Amino acid sequence: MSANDFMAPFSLDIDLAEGIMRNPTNHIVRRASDMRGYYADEAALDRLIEENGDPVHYEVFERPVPLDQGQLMFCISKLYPGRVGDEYFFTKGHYHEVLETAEIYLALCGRGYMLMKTPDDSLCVAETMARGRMVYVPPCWAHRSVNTGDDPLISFCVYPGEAGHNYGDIESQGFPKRVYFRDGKEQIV
Ligand code: PAN
Ligand code: ZN
Repeated sequence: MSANDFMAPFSLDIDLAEGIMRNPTNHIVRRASDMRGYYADEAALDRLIEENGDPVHYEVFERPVPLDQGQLMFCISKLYPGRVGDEYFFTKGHYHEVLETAEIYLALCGRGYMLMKTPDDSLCVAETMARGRMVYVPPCWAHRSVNTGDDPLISFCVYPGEAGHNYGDIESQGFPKRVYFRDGKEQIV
């Protein structure tokens, strides 16, 4: 190997208090209208879009690396607080395209849940997320963040470079559980 074959090391700054990645290369913005078909109460989503000017639902900040085995992709995920009807805001959720790849989420700000399920729906688990809490998403589990707090739920995520994303299965099947604010408290139903 010559010096030209080595990828150059790099570094970047993450504001741990604010949960912000400085100078991201990619900035993915998902608005309420991108979430059509995901929430239980579609009419409530339409009202939210109409009355609030299609607000930003969540953002992802990335400094991508080559999508190769051996690399580690990482990002900051920022999910805003709110509800669609009585259902707490969540991310679309996905499997990894290479199903047998895991992911680590470290919560930096806010609180909520990481909702995870297996492809056959035999298992569906909600791990709590709060500042300083880490969730390990094992290989093969679909995952979705849910914000039950009053502030953005911000996480630092790391996963294998080759993982990729499969959104279609969750878009069509959803998760067996949803997180609501009902009778004055959080309920996972
Ligand atoms: C995260 C997610 C991020 C946004 O980086 O991509 O939280 O959620 P959706 O991808 O479900 O819209 C991750 O799990 N990457 O693999
Ligand atoms: Zn993932």
